[in-house]
Amino acid sequence: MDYGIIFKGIGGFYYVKFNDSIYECKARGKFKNQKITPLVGDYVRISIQDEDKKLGMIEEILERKTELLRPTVANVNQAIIVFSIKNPLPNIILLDKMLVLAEQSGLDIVICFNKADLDVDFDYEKYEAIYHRIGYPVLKTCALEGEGIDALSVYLQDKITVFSGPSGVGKSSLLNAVHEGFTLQTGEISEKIKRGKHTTRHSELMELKNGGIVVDTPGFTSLSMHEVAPEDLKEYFIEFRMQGESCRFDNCMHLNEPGCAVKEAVERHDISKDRYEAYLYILNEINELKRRQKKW
Ligand SMILES: Nc1nc2c(ncn2[C@@H]2O[C@H](COP(=O)(O)OP(=O)(O)OP(=O)(O)O)[C@@H](O)[C@H]2O)c(=O)[nH]1
Ligand SMILES: [Mg+2]
Ligand SMILES: [Zn+2]
Repeated sequence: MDYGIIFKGIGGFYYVKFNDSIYECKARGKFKNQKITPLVGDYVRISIQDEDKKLGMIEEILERKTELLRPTVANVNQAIIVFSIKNPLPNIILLDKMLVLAEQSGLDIVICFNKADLDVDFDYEKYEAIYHRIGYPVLKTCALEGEGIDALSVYLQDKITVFSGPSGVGKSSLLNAVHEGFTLQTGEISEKIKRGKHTTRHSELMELKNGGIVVDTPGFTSLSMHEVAPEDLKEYFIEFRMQGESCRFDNCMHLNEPGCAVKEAVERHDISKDRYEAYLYILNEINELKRRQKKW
């Protein structure tokens, strides 16, 4: 291939993997004039400025297949959404929001519940029941003892995958378990509030032996939904899609409209009440954001 891929970007330098070497590259001024910033994950054509010192120049950026905002990574095709069963406890609304954003970006999705060793109350089955039923692969892993790591690795083959989720759930630990060569820094959980301490600070691509490329990302505690239009939200709750076709009105928002097949499915327990309530909650949040924006 004539193209390289940006593995890392620091202070205006881009580290491009090309022909099995890493070249330290700058970007041509034209990109700045066009207000284009090269992103980690971008496929780029480089000219080699100094072969011995492995210096290059980014000449061209290929069209991005996807562009994630958080983290800002191009051409990702899969998200592993990681939560821990305990320490910290899963925030299910945050999980549903992450699913919405990943669906909006058109990514393949795998949900991973880590820290299986702490699942003394058998909470995993409860989560699995909700998300597996609607079609998402759900994994139970233990980064410390290796449970579920092989299953996780299979999903990573030949894809560019981001690991995202709150701080302290074990994203970096999972990646270290998946690949012997990785020595990503991991952080203790704060004893008092059982939260992570934001150990991972930046995003960088890393290659696996099975041809997969993975991106560790910094954890977060909240997600803004400002990029999601209220009328689109229902499309990103995948189990609503098929039911929604039977609603009396084409533009049914599944709120209080007569003949709403989604609400009927909730009554029959064919759609989980928790998911439906998450939909209402997130829709309300998006509408609030819109109202506040209008005021400015
Ligand atoms: N008991 C248990 N602890 C785990 C497991 N996986 C990770 N941990 C611990 O959880 C803590 C946080 O792990 P990290 O891998 O740093 O978490 P992270 O998601 O990368 O956190 P940020 O980088 O802050 O977003 C560390 O103390 C890990 O040793 C697990 O399967 N079981
Ligand atoms: Mg980390
Ligand atoms: Zn409806």
